[in-house]
Amino acid sequence: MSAGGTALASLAVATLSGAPAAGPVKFEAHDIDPKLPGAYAVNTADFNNDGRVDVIANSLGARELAWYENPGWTRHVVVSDTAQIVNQAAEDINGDGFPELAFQSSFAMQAAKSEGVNWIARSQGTGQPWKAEKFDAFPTSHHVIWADLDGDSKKELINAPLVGAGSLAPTYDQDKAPVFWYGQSDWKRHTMTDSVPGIIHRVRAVKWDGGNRDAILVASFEGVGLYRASGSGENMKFEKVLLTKGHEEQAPRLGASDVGVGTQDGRRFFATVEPWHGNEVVIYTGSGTTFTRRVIFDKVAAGHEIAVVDLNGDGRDDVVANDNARGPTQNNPNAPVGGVHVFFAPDDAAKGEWQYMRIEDKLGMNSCVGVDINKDKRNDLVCGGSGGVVRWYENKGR
Ligand SMILES: [Ca+2]
Ligand SMILES: [Ca+2]
Ligand SMILES: [Ca+2]
Ligand SMILES: [Ca+2]
Repeated sequence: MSAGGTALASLAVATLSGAPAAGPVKFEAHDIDPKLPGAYAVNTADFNNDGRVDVIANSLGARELAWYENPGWTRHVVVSDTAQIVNQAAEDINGDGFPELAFQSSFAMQAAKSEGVNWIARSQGTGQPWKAEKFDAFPTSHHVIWADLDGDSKKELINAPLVGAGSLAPTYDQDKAPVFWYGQSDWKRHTMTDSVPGIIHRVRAVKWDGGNRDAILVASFEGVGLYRASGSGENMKFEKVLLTKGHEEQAPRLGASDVGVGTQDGRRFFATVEPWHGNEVVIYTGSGTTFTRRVIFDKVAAGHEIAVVDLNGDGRDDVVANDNARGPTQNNPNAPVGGVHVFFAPDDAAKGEWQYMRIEDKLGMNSCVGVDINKDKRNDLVCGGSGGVVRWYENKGR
């Protein structure tokens, strides 16, 4: 066989088993809001229905919630005069092309100090004021997402309070916390679970079993729980499988802070940051509900969320861990500086080396989302945090 024939044969084999890992890409930072002190959560949605992804960010220190219009990043206020806005989630629930917005205010880490108000804000069209309506209040309401739990193509809203009423600083492990869901017809509170120990930090929707239903991953002191519904509407029942206990130590250094699901070469994996507000980036590979835990990095100074997204277009999802460390102060001149840590997937997620790249090393970041901001088919990153800015990192390719 000629040399050419051999090359062709090995190329065919490589294609069958998936393209080789592409490695790092370059990023260029652009500010969206150069001044949002204490930025907490960022998300994206097309708020003006013009085909460009816009950005929303909230801060516990700001009494209003606003979105930023791509590409000039004009700021549009959704609600003002509202305290302690902790999280938000956009979804076009009435199908008019403009997203509605669920958000949570009056947050505090102690139930006795947190009314935990849950709202739906409805867009009246670009340039018009939004209409915001309270639909529930439950102490420490902290994370909100949309998910289609019964697969009827109408998304439910999921509200995860941070803690139960009896969980208190510094360990937060004295009580159990619930997760609630609400249907769009009456916004009545239903309970998915009432028994998550300690702190729930993030809930994420995932098509775990294929089909139309979303399952929910709950990242908490307990680790990562997978909640799957059967039945529909008011009659839904939930079953839980604990996928991992996450980090095991003394409270509050327990479990997981966030979880994201990805695929590599067609195989599912998930990534976490552990423990709560922790230092480890962990990759779980396996099948069914049995996974092997592998810590790939343990130098996140103040971990918070994780994003799982293919940044280099090789069909292997990469992992992004934000770091909200605030940096040196007068009292603590040696405190670490936060930023953004990126891990590019290897050929073999279970055993290969995840290539590390730090794309922000001056500004603490609390939340990052992977999305294509400039429509060049490369996923970019949008982040905000204690560095006091919201910025996007343009993916410039290799
Ligand atoms: Ca837009
Ligand atoms: Ca709408
Ligand atoms: Ca990749
Ligand atoms: Ca892009």
